Amino acid sequence: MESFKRLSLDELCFSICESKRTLIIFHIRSDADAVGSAFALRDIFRVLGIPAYCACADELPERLQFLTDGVQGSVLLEEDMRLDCERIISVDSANPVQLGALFNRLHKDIDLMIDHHSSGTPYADNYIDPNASSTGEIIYRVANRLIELGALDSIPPRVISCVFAAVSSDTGGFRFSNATPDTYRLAAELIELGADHAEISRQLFDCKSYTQIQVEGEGARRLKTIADGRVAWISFPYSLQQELGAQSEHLGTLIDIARSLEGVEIALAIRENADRATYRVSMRSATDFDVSYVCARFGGGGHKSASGCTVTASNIQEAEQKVLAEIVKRFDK
Ligand SMILES: [Mn+2]
Repeated sequence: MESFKRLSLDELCFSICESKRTLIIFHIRSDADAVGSAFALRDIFRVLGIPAYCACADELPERLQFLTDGVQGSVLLEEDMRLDCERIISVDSANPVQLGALFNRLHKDIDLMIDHHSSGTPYADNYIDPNASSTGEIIYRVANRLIELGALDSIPPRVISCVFAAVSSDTGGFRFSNATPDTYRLAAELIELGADHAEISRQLFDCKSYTQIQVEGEGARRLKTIADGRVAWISFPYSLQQELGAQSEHLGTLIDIARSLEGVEIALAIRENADRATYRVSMRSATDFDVSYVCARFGGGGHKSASGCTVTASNIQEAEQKVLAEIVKRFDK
């Protein structure tokens, strides 16, 4: 088994300061923490005078493009680009599989991973802090340490807004249990530095496409419960997704509908993939129940209260049964 080095904050900062053309990569099904962290780090490199480019195996969802405006149009990696970089850093990506097609193209060359997930499979030297609310929080820590070390004069404006979006997104708008007093202090600091919190929050939480609202309506109709309403789930067939003209980015809030049902302790969203053989499962826990353990049984992972995995099944009912059985098995009755 290959072993990777765990870096201290200073080692991470010194490594970042090395003048090497850098590729910053992040996970598919990108969220605002992945995109915000990547583009915040890109901007730190810009100020340090180091060329950097952000890449993902998927194009960005439309609703997150406000984070990248004017910096980089696409995040897809051109064929020849890999030859052009001297260092590859991944952000917010705990497992190789989350990097999608990029991992196979690049994995031997990934130099560093920066992340905050507790259950993951390190695939490079790393700085991982499971106590951080988000990878964005770590990037902000890096920026502040670089100021102390004299490498940066101040926090660049784009870093301020990208980090705010990253932290806000991963804490559900500062409402999840990973939003600690430190997270709120961090938010206050970012607002003092000029983060447009109202606009970022509107973009992240209050702005939905027509398609997404249609998906949520259909999702709400498909909500089911077991175990006296303590477990709730929504399963979403691919045929329905096609009928609504929805992309996978429109299905991300289904889990929130299941989670918001009164009395629910464990919520799931099960989406049938286009191959109709694999099912993308998101899980949330409102109690001590560790959903990352259940997801790990299917090769996935994440956090104790928010995790995901992909399940293979011959139809959506079988996928539901497989996952629900794993939950019920360790449910204290
Ligand atoms: Mn994250």
